[in-house]
Amino acid sequence: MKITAISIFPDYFAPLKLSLIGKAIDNKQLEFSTVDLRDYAEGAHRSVDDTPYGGGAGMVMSPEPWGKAIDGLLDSSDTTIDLVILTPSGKKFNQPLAHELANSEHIVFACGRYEGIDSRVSDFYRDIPNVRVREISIGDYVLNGGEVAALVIIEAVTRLIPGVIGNPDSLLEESHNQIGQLEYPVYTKPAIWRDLAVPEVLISGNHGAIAKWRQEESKKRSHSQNSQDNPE
Ligand code: JDK
Repeated sequence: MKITAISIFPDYFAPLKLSLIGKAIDNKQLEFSTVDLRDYAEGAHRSVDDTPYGGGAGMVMSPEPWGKAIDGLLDSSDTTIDLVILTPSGKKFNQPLAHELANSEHIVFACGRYEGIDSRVSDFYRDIPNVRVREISIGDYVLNGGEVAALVIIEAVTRLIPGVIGNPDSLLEESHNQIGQLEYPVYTKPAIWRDLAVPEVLISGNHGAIAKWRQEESKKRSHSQNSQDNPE
């Protein structure tokens, strides 16, 4: 898989060189690069934003540098690109979407700033063959830009690539269960810590009883994947 992040702050992505994702990059399972949007800006001030048509507070990112940066990636690619545009009004990111993106050959993250990117960028690439435009939000709160949202998606997607996560068994378990069905409490040694004991059933060795107990606990604890909190 190839991942490219377009941003005026490419340094946001420096931590990807650390940890498991960094290892996946080293092992050539993952190719990661950034594009500095500023390199595609013209003029003495290399500006990438302008005042909004129709008025209002703040600035909007100009379409020209985005068009040049994205065209540059399309020209040097022969595969379909998933163009992920981060926005507070996008489709809510979730685990099924993470699995869908994990099958992508090349994900390009468009990380805007200010009040976002001129809407015509999304409209233009939606009509280009070999480009799948996806406007995505990571949750109902407003960030200062798309970079942190892209990092969240990169972590959720890359851990689904075989060999990237440390423990393939936990991935297998996840693929057979909804997230809400796996939210049982976990324990390790010691069996008693500060007068608090680990639930007896987990020490019993009765695997049927353990599975049933975990199922019951998951039902009590699940708040993220029920229809109340997560309307689709
Ligand atoms: C990408 C810029 C900041 C965007 C205006 C008016 C009500 C706000 C600031 N899940 C999530 N949260 N935030 C993002 C995200 C924010 C971004 C960008 C992603 C690019 N910003 C920004 C828009 C506004 N808007 C209506 C909400 C203010 C993703």
